[in-house]
Parts: sequence; C-alpha cells; structure tokens
Amino acid sequence: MHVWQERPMTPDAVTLMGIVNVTPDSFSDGGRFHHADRAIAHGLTLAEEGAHVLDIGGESTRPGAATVDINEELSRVIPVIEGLASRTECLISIDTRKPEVARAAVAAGAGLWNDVTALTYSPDSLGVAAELGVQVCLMHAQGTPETMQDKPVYADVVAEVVDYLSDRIVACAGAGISRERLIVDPGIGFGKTLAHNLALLAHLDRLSSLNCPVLLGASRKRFIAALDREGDAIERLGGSIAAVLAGRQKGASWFRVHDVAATRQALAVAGAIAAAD
Ligand code: 8Y7
Repeated sequence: MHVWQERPMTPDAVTLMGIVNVTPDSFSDGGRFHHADRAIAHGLTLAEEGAHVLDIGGESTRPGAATVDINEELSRVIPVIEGLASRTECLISIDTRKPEVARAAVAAGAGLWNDVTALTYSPDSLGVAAELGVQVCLMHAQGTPETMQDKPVYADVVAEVVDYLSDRIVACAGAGISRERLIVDPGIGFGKTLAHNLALLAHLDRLSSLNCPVLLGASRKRFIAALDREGDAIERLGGSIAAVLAGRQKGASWFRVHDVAATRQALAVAGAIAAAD
C-alpha cells in the first residue's frame, strides 16, 4: 500500500501542487482508458518538473460547469490516483466536493482532500474527513459553480473570506479535525469579481491570522485575461506567475498551478533575491 507523505506545515517551505484534470472536456479525443493514461502521463511530467503534490479532479468546478454523478467521477479519478500513487513520490490530492469520492480516493492512495466547498457540500463531509485522517484544503467560494459568477456581492471581501475560513476551521475542530491537518485558500475566481480577486491577492497576508498554510490557486484564471488581453487560458502563464510571486510575498506557501517548471523557476529566482537582500 502507498504511504502518503505529509507536506511540511512550516510557512517558509513552498509546496507546489500540479493540476491534473481528468474531465472529458480537457481531453477531447478517445475513450476512458485514454483519458486515464493521458492524465497519468501528465501527472508524471508534473512530478518530474518538481510538483510536491498532484491535484486530481474529475468534476470541473469552473464557472457554469454542470455536476457529475458519483460513479462517473469515481471512474475518472480512481485509475489516475492509483497510477500516480504507485509511480511518484508526490502527495496525491483529490479535488472533489463529494465525501464518497474522497473516501475511495484515499483508499486508492490520496493523502489530501482538496474541497472547493470547504467540507460543506454534504452533511457527511466533516465526519468523513475526520475519519479519513488526511490533510484537507478548505477553500472559500460564494455560491455554486453553476451560478457563482452571476453577481458576487461582499461588503468586505477580505474580512468575509477570513471569517468564513475561521468558521470552517472551528467546524473542523468540532468534528475532530485538528488545525494541523488544514490548509486554507481564498478561492480566487469562485464567486468573485476582478476587484474581489485583486483585494484578496493584495491582502492575502490577512489569512495568516488563521495559523494554517495558505494555498493560492490563480493559475490561468480569467482575471488574468481581464487585466491584459482576452485570450485562451494557455496564454496566461505570465499573469499566473505574477500572482504566485505576489502571493508568496504575502505569505502563501502552497501554489496550485498548471505550469510547475516555470513556477518553480520563478520562485527560485525571487526567493534567492529575497535571501540576498
Ligand atoms: C482552485 C481549486 C480550482 C483553487 C483550490 C481552475 C479545484 C478552477 N481552482 N482548488 N480548484 N483552489 N484549492 O481554474 O483556486 O483551476 S478549479
């Protein structure tokens, strides 16, 4: 059986989480085995590039995305988790809202539950997370993927995100999930306007008061195109790296990215300059 490694929780160690999507829309040709093989190959490349964590998701949570049923989600992610858990040293993360999927993913070798609903999607989520004993990433979102970008409203986005995550940490404690197992995330793009995303990035240091590692997921997101030129997601590497470096300066230590090699290099250079200061 694969033994997953916990990532260090010290704020100065950087953890790179590489994104492995296993959804038919990300691989338009071929059947199910082809999807799994391509996702495994992609995960191996990201591991080679320096990813510490591989985040495997079988249900798109992009704005407007529809839900996927449990059996379909399981059939997408489980072969990929098994393939990557046995072939890499990476911590395997399951990106899901569903406790049933998290449970099966952990049995297949995952050691982190990345939940964009912060364990609120099902009444069973908190209990299952407690029982599984794995690390958990609690992400803030306003609304659901179907509707979240319709008209997000906050009085004070930074304060509301901090309060929400603080409440979720308390809920976790009540369910028997200790703070040492938690990672917090402002949820860039999840029910946020451009101004909300920028306020969260500019004040990301305020999440440090939660005493958990802060994860930033800005890679290739739409706000980058809104600030520069409208174009395909693949053309957002420069903006993605800018967000990582800004986030690092504001205390984030985990970065969920598509482009692991370029991000690793940017962090190495920025880190060396900061150390020579
Ligand atoms: C995030 C995420 C996505 C994020 C965490 C995309 C699954 C949208 N974004 N998980 N997932 N944080 N923790 O564009 O920001 O990658 S999906």
